[in-house]
Amino acid sequence: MSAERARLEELALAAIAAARETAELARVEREFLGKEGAVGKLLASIRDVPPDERKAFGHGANELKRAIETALAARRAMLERERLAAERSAEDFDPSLPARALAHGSLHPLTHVVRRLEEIFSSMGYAILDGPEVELDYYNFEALNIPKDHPAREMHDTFWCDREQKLLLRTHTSPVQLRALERMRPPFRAIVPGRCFRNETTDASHEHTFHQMEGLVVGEDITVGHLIGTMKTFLREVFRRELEVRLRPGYFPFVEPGFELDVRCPFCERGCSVCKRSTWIELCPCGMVHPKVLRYGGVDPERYTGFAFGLGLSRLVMLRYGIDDIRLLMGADVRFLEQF
Ligand code: FA5
Repeated sequence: MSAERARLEELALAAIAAARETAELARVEREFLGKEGAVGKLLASIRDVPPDERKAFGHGANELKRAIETALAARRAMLERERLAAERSAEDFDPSLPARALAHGSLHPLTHVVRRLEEIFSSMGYAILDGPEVELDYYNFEALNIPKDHPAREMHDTFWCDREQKLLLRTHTSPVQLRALERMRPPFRAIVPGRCFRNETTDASHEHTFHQMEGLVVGEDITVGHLIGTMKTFLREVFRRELEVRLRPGYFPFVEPGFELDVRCPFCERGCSVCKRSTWIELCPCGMVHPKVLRYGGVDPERYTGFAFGLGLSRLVMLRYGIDDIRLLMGADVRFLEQF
């Protein structure tokens, strides 16, 4: 074996040293290291070696392979250096020519807004959570106090993955409320930015795939006042000025009382197309976490209270950047995305 190994090594190194181009090196590599190459055949012949010599044989063959690989890499680097040196010394080489522009991507507007929101809420002590997009009926509906046949299920046209297994694409980020309650001990604060899916007809303000950001705060003596204060703070940070907010009653089975939070239109004073001439924009359903939900999550509603909100993230992005059609967000049109 050692004689054969030495012979092959000598042959390979000579061929490598003689190669003048990378294509030639590739040919040498195939000839020695390819499946049908000399080293490959040597390795395959291990079958015919007596068992007590196999270890040394394999070791020797692998060393040979490594030696050839090292010589190939060194020769390749040398050929590349020679090529560059030749290019630079050519008469028409002009080092003052501008470099070729590198095409680089940009962040999606949603990513910009999510990052900003994560900064704002982290600075207020919120944890940032994630949850599964393929969710169980239990978390998406049942434990959120939306039992089967409850009319509120109609608000969520659901994409079912497997009806028998009760698996679906989550219709909102609220299931993570339950997952957080199960895992975190109060007091805690958390936000959950994420994708949601609804089987509905799309238009300029509705998509089948869109983003929400859930917020959940649980502790002793948490009140609606905390909810309003939090909303005002985050809106001030996003729009960089104080914006008036108002609460209207809203119904969601997992909060009691439930509200719709509207924000004074940041674009006009007397009404515009964004606020549909009303000067108010509906932004964020919210409310005090229903005691049943706390109980489902293993938290004592006699001791703890909490608030939750479900910000329409896609709509906030549209407001922030003046985008008038939600379908642009998931449309993957590079001309649109390049603007951010
Ligand atoms: C919910 O999804 C509740 N989970 C929100 C909630 C959380 C209430 C916590 C109380 C406490 P709703 O179905 O209204 O609620 O959706 C919330 C927001 O998601 C809407 O205000 C809207 O901005 C956005 N949204 C809903 N459906 C779509 C859609 N098809 N396309 C784009 N955005 C949507």
